[in-house]
Amino acid sequence: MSTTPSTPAPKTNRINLSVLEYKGGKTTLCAGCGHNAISERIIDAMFEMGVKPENVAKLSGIGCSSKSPAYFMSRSHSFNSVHGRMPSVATGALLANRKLICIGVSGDGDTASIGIGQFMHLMRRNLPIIYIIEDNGVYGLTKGQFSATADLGSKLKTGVINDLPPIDTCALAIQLGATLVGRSFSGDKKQLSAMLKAAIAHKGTVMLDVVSPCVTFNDHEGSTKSYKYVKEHEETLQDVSFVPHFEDINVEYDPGSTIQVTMHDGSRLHLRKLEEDYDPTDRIHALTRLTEAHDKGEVLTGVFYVNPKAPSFIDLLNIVDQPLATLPDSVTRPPKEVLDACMEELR
Ligand SMILES: Cc1ncc(C[n+]2csc(CCOP(=O)(O)OP(=O)(O)O)c2C)c(N)n1
Ligand code: SF4
Ligand SMILES: [Mg+2]
Repeated sequence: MSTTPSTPAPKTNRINLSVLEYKGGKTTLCAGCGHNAISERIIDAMFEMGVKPENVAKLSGIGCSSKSPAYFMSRSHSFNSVHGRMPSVATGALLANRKLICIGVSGDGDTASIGIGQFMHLMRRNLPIIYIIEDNGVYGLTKGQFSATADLGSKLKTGVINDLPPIDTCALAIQLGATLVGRSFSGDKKQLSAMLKAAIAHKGTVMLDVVSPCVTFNDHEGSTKSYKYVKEHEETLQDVSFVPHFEDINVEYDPGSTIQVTMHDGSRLHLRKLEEDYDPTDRIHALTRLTEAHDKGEVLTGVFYVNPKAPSFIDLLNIVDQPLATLPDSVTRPPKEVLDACMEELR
């Protein structure tokens, strides 16, 4: 008698969910678009960190990149805002519910062109948010015009040359006050996964600029955001690895060659130095190194700056532990006498 072999149960994480429960809708982006690979890494990182999908808020602006939250974590909260205006929506959502893990997905156009004002104010507050720029150097959704991260001298498919210098969003984020800042590449599975897991553990503004080639409009010869260019010009600062607080793994490391950063929740970020003297806790050094990379035409990747000790915006505002959105009226509504006293003062 033959027996049908049973399908093995899918692997589950520390909250008993399988990776399938972190998936989103089927992507409508072009096949091979870097943005799809980033969604995959977010799914894996959230699954491996055992984050409850219902505790996550996904926010975005407008663009192919900003469509991405539809393609991961369907069970999470989601809000697709106006072009370049995701930071203010995210700030409101987090102030209303401080328990949310907020992940903002933006594009280089959404962030560095129309959204630059909101981006700058977000970076200076150290709001606990994971802000990802899916950076392809063009406005993919509107057919490939240069964005403000496109390099000077890079060429469009039509032959048009970019004659303006780029904005380095990482340098800007560090200068303004973000507390975990790095650059990765959508094609670098290992580095991006470790950086995303560290981002989930961090309590403050994380700004990750992920170079994510647009295969339809910016993957040709002459582009500096193509798969080929990034592979040929990538310089990596460190081998990034991450040990979550719930895994009791002791990693042997030589302090001379590896920097260990202990995160807020006890997780550990290990940065094995590939550049002898790079110190990611030194802001000035980070800014200098980014300027050098720019001048040399390098695509520098890694963790540029990290400070797990700075107070977040939530700490600074001294907000009560219970999310404001769930406080009863009896606590949030001032009594009649208080309102009467206010009115009296205005007479
Ligand atoms: C107020 C406003 N201005 C312009 C547009 C047109 N628009 C839509 S997406 C976009 C740029 C998207 O570029 P990016 O953020 O880099 O995303 P990508 O598509 O490259 O991932 C523009 C200019 C718009 N939707 N709203
Ligand atoms: S147009 Fe470019 S950015 Fe948009 S989905 Fe296609 S490859 Fe991705
Ligand atoms: Mg873009």
